[in-house]
Amino acid sequence: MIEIQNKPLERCVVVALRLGDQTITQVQEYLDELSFLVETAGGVVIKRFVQHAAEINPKSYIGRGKAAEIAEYIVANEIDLVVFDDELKATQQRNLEAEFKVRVMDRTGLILDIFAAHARTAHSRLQVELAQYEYLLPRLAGMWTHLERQRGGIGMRGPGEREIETDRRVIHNRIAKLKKELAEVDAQFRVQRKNRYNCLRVSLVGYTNVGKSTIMNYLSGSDVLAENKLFATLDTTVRRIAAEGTRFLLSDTVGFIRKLPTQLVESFKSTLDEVREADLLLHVVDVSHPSFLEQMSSVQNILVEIGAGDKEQIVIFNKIDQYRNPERDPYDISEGADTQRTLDELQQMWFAKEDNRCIFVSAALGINMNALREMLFKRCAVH
Ligand SMILES: Nc1nc2c(ncn2[C@@H]2O[C@H](COP(=O)(O)OP(=O)(O)OP(=O)(O)O)[C@@H](O)[C@H]2O)c(=O)[nH]1
Ligand SMILES: [Mg+2]
Repeated sequence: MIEIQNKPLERCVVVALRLGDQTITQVQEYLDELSFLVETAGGVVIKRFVQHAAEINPKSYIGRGKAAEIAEYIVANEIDLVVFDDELKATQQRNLEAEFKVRVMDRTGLILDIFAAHARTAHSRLQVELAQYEYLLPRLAGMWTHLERQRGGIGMRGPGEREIETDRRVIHNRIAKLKKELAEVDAQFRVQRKNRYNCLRVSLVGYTNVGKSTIMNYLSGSDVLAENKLFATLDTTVRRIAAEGTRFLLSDTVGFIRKLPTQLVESFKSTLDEVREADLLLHVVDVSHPSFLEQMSSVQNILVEIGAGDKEQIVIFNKIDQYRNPERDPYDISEGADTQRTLDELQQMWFAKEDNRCIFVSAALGINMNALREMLFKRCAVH
């Protein structure tokens, strides 16, 4: 059995529907991301299932034939957990668990579980717990009643590895209490932020794992945790930067993801206040990621959702050291043969598009980071 720190990894399969005109590549990229989420949560993906369908089955999400095929695979391969790349309705989840006889989770449940495992401060723990219970409440009926509950498994963890409560009445009380406690913490933070009103405020924002904390550390000399994990950062860190005629506050905060659960956006409102109140956003992008354009638009959508869509932005294209230039066949004139650009072409295109309000760097290797610092200092210069 595969183990990490003596803890056996849960054996998972991931499942996605390919709907309408979605391409196979697109669905595979979604499943790459879902697999990374599973790994971050302490699981290992043994197999992927994709079904091409015209529509979602209201009872079981996927078609009956596919469900039977997966059920057979689960028994033959000792699978512990099935994760779907979309939000499941309570009935769909229940029906699937009845058929598979193992736990079934959706993308939202998985993201919440990772947030629970990574929450370190009292503030983020409160926010995560609230989001988990808001998610759980409509799904409680019949949940896990036919399954032996697995203690501490993926999807069963609250903040601080505590097991989550599943009694409806207790949850209602807990939600009310959490909301009250959060309101108190928010009031404290509001007072703290008031002291910052006369200072220029700059916020690092972006998709998860793109290098926000690495850039924060580089620019401010602090040591925010930066690792190859999704959602390593859950709290907002603010650092004062003063040098060479410049003075501003720089903040690093929680990363975003495609289909970020609404419960999380809602309960992380106060963590995201720093972004909402910022004068300038540094939108960090992992340009080496095949879906970086889609990630940029996910980030933009969430910024709009939290009321920060119109703010001034500088785009930082990070991880250029990892960018793979396409190997082009000069004689290939077929359609799509040159859709992937070289780093040079990409830079030219974005400089023109963003009117030079973007920069290409490698935070890890320190490439172009002095230029970033200069650009930022110039923008934030005290007049
Ligand atoms: N190759 C390469 N890796 C980088 C670069 N910048 C950051 N990384 C790595 O990318 C991973 C994520 O970096 P973080 O700084 O934690 O990213 P983040 O955006 O703060 O991520 P979350 O807080 O989890 O949302 C780490 O393993 C970094 O070492 C870069 O320029 N090149
Ligand atoms: Mg981070």
